[in-house]
Amino acid sequence: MPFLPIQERYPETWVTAEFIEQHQRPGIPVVLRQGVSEPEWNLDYLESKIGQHKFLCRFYGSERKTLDKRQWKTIGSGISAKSLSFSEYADLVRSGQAHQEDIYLAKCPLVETSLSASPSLQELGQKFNLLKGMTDFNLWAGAGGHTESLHYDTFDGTLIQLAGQKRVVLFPPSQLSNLYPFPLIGHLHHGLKLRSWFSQVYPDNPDFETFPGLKEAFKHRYEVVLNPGDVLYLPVGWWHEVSALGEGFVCSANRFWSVTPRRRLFSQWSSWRTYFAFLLSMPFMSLKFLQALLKSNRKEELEKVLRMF
Ligand SMILES: O=C(O)CCC(=O)C(=O)O
Repeated sequence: MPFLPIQERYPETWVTAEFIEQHQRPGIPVVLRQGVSEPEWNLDYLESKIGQHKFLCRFYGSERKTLDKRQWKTIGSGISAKSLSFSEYADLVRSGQAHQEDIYLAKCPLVETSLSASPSLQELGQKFNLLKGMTDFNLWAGAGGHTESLHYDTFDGTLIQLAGQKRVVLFPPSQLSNLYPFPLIGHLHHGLKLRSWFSQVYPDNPDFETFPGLKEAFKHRYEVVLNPGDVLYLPVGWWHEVSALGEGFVCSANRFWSVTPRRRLFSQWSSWRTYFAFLLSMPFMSLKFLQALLKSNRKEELEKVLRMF
C-alpha cells in the first residue's frame, strides 16, 4: 500500500525557529533522526536502572488482534493490567511469554526513576520549543510484534526511539470521520475502558466495504520507521498506529506537551470530541471509583481507575 513520507531532519541542520514555522505552528509531524544520544535502552540496561521499579503491564492477549475491533470491550488504558517489577517483566520478554500473550509496558511513568532525568531527554523540550510538559516521560516497551492501535491524542507528543525499531502509520486530523472512531455514546457503557479517540479500522488490513471512507483516508496515509535515537514530533489530533518491529525487545519513551499555539488545539473537532467523551464517561468512572474504594486492595484498584484518565 503506498504511503507518504514524514519529513526528516538531522541534528546538524536542526534550527528551532524553522521547526516552529514549518511544523509547530501548522501542526505537521517531523522526525529528528538521532535527536537523542542515549545508551541503548535494552533489557539489561533497563534492569540495571529500574529493575525493582513496579509498572502496570497491559495484558492484551494473543486473540485480540484477530478480532473485528467492533467486538472490543476495552482499549488503551482500559486494557486489563497487572503490576510487575521491571525485572519480572524482563523475564516475560526473555521467555517469549510477553510476545505470545502480547503483554506490553504502555504509558508507564518514569517520573520517579533516574531515567527521566537523562540530560539528552531533558534537552528535548527546548529543541522543539515544547516548554510545558503535560506528563513526564513514559515508557512504551515490549516484544517485537506488538501494535498500539490507531488513535489520536489531545496533546502534542514526542516519541523517542531507544531500542529496536518501531513503525508509525499516521493520518492527519482531517481524516477523523474516514477513520471511523469508536462512537462517543460508548463512553456511557464503558467509561474510559473503550475510547472514542481510537479507530475501528486496521490500517494494514483495511475493510473498504464496511468502511468506505477509508479509501479517501488512504490518500493521506503517512508512514515512518523509527531507529534508536530518533524523535518523532506528533502534533495533537494526528492519528498514529505504532508497531514494534522484529523479534527482540523494542523500547521508546514519549512525553505529552501543552499545544503551542493554543488555537491549533481548539480549532479541531477531534479535541472537542475528547472533551465530550470525558464528560460522558463520568457516571461510569465515578461508579468504578466508588467500587475501588470498597475493595480490600483499595490502593491498587484506585491506581487502576486513575490510570485510565
Ligand atoms: O510506542 C507506542 O507503542 C505508542 C506510543 C504512542 O501512542 C504515543 O507516543 O502517543
